[in-house]
Amino acid sequence: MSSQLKIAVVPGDGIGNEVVPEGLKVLEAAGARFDIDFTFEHFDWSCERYAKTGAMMPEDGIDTLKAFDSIFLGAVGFPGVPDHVSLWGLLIPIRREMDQYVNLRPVRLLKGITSPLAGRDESDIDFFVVRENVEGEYSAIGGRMYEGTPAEMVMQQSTFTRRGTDRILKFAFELAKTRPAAHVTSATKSNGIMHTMPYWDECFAAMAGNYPGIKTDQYHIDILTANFVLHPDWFDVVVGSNLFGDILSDLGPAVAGTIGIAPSANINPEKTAPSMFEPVHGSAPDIAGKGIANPIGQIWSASMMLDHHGHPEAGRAIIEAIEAVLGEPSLHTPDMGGKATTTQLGSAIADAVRG
Ligand code: GGG
Repeated sequence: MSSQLKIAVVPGDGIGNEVVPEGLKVLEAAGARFDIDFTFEHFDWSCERYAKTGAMMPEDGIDTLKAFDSIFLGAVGFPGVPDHVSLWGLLIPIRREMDQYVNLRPVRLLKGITSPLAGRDESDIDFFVVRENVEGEYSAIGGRMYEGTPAEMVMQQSTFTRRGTDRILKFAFELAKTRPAAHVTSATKSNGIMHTMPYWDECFAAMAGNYPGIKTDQYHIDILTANFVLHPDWFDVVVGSNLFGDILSDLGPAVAGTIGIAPSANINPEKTAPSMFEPVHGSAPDIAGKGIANPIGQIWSASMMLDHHGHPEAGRAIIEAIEAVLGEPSLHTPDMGGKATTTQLGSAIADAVRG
C-alpha cells in the first residue's frame, strides 16, 4: 500500500523560489520509486507578500500549516523588509508554534566536493550540529528606552528553561548513541556569559551522567569555531544554543565545501505538530534570479523529511543520488567551482533517484 504525505510548500524569498522546485522534483522521483504519494500545496508567504499586505503570512497561517504532515521551506528574507521582521513574521513563529525544538543540521564532506581545508577528505568531516531551536538568544523579550537621546538604551533578554535545555541535550545524547564515535561536544561561553551558560554547562554535566557510554567535552564558542577549521575530525555531535548552533551550522558546511549543500530539519520529535525542512542557507539576494543557486541543501532537506516520515530507504536513495551526481564536475554549480545551473543539477539528481 502506498504511503501518503501532505506537504505544505513555502518557497519564500530569493533563491528559495529556485531551489524548492528542484527539491520537489527529487521528492516526486523518490515517491515514484518508493511508492510514496505526495500532495503539495503551495503558499506564497514571503517578503513580497509582506510588501503587498503588511504580513508575511495570513493570521491563520499557523493553523493552516497544522493540517499538513510536514512543511518544506525555501528561504526567508529580502532587501526592503528588515530581516528581523521577515524572520519573526514567518520562520520563527512556525518553529515555536509547532514546537520544533530541535534544529538538526548534518555537516558532511560529500564525495566529489573539495573542502577549502587542505588535506581533508570524507572521513574527516562527518558530524551533526544539534541546535536548540525555540528559546535561548532568539527572544522577543527586551526593548528600547530614551530613543534618540544620549541616554538611549536597548536590552535583549535570553531565556534558557530547564525543560528546553534538557530536551535538546537529551536529543543530542540519544543521537550520539546511534553513532560509532558516540561523542557529544557542548558549545558554551560560560566564562563570559555568567548566568545562562554556567546553567547550560550544569545541565550538560547532569545529562552526561545519564549516558556513561558517551564521550563528552565542551568548548567555549570562540575556540570551538577555531577547532571546526583546525580539527573538524574531532566532532561527532555538537550541541548548542539557538545562536551558537546557528553560527556553527554555517561554519560547518563552509568547511565541508559550500553552505549551498547544507540541509536542516526543524523537528518536533514527539510529532505533536508538523516538522519543517529547509536548507541552512538564506535567500541570497546577490544571486537570486540568476538560476545558479545550489539546490543540494534543499534536496538533502527533502531526504531528511523522508527519514522523519519513516522512509529511510528513500532518504538514503536521495543522498546516494547527490553523491553520484557530484562525481561529475560538469554538474557543479558556481559555488562548487562549476558552471551548471540550478535546474541542470536538480534534474540530474532526480534522474539518479529514478535509477
Ligand atoms: N532557509 C531558511 C532561511 O532563510 N534561513 C536563513 C536564516 O537566516 N535563518 C535564520 C535562522 O535559521 O535562525
